[in-house]
Amino acid sequence: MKVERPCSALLGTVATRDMVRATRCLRQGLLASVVLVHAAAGQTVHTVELMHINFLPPELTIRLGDTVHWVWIEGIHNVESGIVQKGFGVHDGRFRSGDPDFALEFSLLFDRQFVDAQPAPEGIYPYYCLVHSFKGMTGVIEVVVSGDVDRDLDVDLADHDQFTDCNGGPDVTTAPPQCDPLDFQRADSDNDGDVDLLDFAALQNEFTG
Ligand SMILES: [Ca+2]
Ligand SMILES: [Ca+2]
Ligand SMILES: [Cu+2]
Repeated sequence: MKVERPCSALLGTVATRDMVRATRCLRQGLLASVVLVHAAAGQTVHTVELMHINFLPPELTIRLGDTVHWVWIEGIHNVESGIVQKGFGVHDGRFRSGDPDFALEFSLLFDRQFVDAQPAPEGIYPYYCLVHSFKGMTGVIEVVVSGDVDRDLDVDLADHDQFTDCNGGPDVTTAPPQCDPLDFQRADSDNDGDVDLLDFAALQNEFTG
């Protein structure tokens, strides 16, 4: 038989694994507040392969602090940030691997320093291959930060307010009336379909003020 910890035992510091229980306690009014402990998310290296006239995968969503590693599998290519207009790549100056060549590797760390120096609307970084831009060899990196509901790459009180509007609690998978469905999606940091205190833990963890 599973014995639930009394709400009072959750006062103070609560580990992420206890959050569902803590959420219930909060909702029952048996716990005024909790301090969340959230393990720092590990940094991930994402690989994009360059072959034929494709970036694989062409679309990548990463977290702030992750690295993208482009690997030349076959063909002559480069990686240049920007968009393709009328078949021509228009470089926006945010990043570039160098001149087109064979058998290269190119890594870029999308950390706070980078996104502050090279900001992109909603953290979306489009890029292309100069050689094959006219054939549609394009890719996009979307950088997201947990809790950043308005997608300006910092987590502040504006995000907190939007989060609060969207916080429906565990297992509620539709946006409350005062919450825009897109905001609801963005407030669901752990992508499990609901907006609850687990997501709030992620927001709190990234809070920059
Ligand atoms: Ca924000
Ligand atoms: Ca969630
Ligand atoms: Cu190419």
